[in-house]
Order: sequence, then C-alpha cells, then structure tokens
Amino acid sequence: MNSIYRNIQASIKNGEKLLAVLIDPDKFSIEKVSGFIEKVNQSQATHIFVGGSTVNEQDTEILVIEIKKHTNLPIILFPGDVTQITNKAHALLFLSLISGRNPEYLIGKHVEAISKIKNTNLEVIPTGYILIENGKETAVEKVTGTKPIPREQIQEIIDTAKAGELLGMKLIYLEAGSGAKAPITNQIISLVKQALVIPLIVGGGIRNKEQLENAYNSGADLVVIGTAFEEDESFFEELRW
Ligand code: 1GP
Repeated sequence: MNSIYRNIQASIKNGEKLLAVLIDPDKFSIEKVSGFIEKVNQSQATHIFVGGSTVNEQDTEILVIEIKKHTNLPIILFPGDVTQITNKAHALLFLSLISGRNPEYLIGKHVEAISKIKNTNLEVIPTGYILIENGKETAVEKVTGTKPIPREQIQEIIDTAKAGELLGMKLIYLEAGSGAKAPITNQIISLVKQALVIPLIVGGGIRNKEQLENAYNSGADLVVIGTAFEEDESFFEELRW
C-alpha cells in the first residue's frame, strides 16, 4: 500500500528525475496502445498518467486495461471527472484545483468520488493542482469555470502551493494546460520548489528536450508530457538521455 508515493519520494531522495507520459483517452485509440507503450517502455518514462478534461464514461477503464497488458510502469489516474476513476489503475491523483475558487473542484467532486473510490484498491494521492495562465484558454478553465493564476503573480502562486502543502496535500502540480503555448517558467518552478517540502510536478506545453531539462534544473521532480508524444512519437528518441 502507498508504494507509488513512497517510490516517488525515494527517487527524489536519490536525485532521480521522473517523467510521466500522459495519455488522454479522448485522443487515443486502443489500436495504437501496444506500439505506443512499447516506445514508452524503451524511454526514460517512469510513470504513465491517464486522464483528460472530457472523456466518455468507460473509455478510461478500457484504455487502462489495454495499457496494463503492455507495461509494468505504474499507471496513475489524472482524472478530469469522477467518471474517470477505475480500479484497474494503480493510483489516483486526488486533485484539488487550488488555483480556482469553484467549490465543486475544491471539494464537491471529491465527495462525489468517495462511493467509487471506497470500492477500489487505488492508492489515493492528494494533489494540489495549480493552473497557471499561458496566453490561451485551457480545457481546464472551460470545464471548471475557473481562472488560472496570472504568471506574473508569482507570490500568489508560491503561497497557493504552500497552502496546499499545509493542508496536507502530498504533491503540488503546476499546470500550464495541455498543449500550452509556453511551459511554466523556470522562475516560477524554482521559487515554488524552494517553498515546498513535498514533491513538485510540472506539466503543460513541454515540447522539446531543452524545455524538459529546464524544468528539471529549475526544481521539477516529475514532469508530465502528453501532447508532444501524441503528435510525434519520434519525440521518445529525441528525449533519450
Ligand atoms: C496536461 O500537463 C499535462 O495536463 C501535459 O501537457 O499535453 O502540453 O504535454 P501537454
């Protein structure tokens, strides 16, 4: 129990950097899974995240079952909605959208999710999810009806992350939004990291090796990449270190 979070902590202690490949069931066909996961297995990816902002019910579970046939990597749900919770995965990021002020995404959906979670063996990892403005409206904004924190409001971002930690969250996720024009800046990553004790996840708009390395060098413990792999699988080779 709770081995995924403990392993994340242990890796960080050993100075390792973690990489999650994000698979959005809404954009991914089952037929593609085996070839794609083979590439994930050969890459330096350490985790597979599964989730999206708008996914049809059942699609997540079907996809997770298929992914599991091809890999031993931990599969972690990164759900946009309660319907995406499935016992077939290993863990669940129990996301609270702490950059926003919509009670549904701070506590409402979580209460709704309990009847599903209590019947699973999922490792539940409370995660403070912070959406940061990147120049265009993101799916998260549309779905949740919340505004991201402007990127120049650095103290607000740091204080939000720290508040999440002090509320007992185990991870902080700085999100620029899937397909963001630009990733979270090095300055934001570095200042948030300095303020935190818990691990820091960074994602959104990372499309090349330099941006990935910048995120790590600035203090990201785990980086999430989805779109760049979705659009061009040769990105796996480009990233190899
Ligand atoms: C989105 O942070 C993830 O929630 C990944 O973003 O698709 O832009 O890599 P990309």
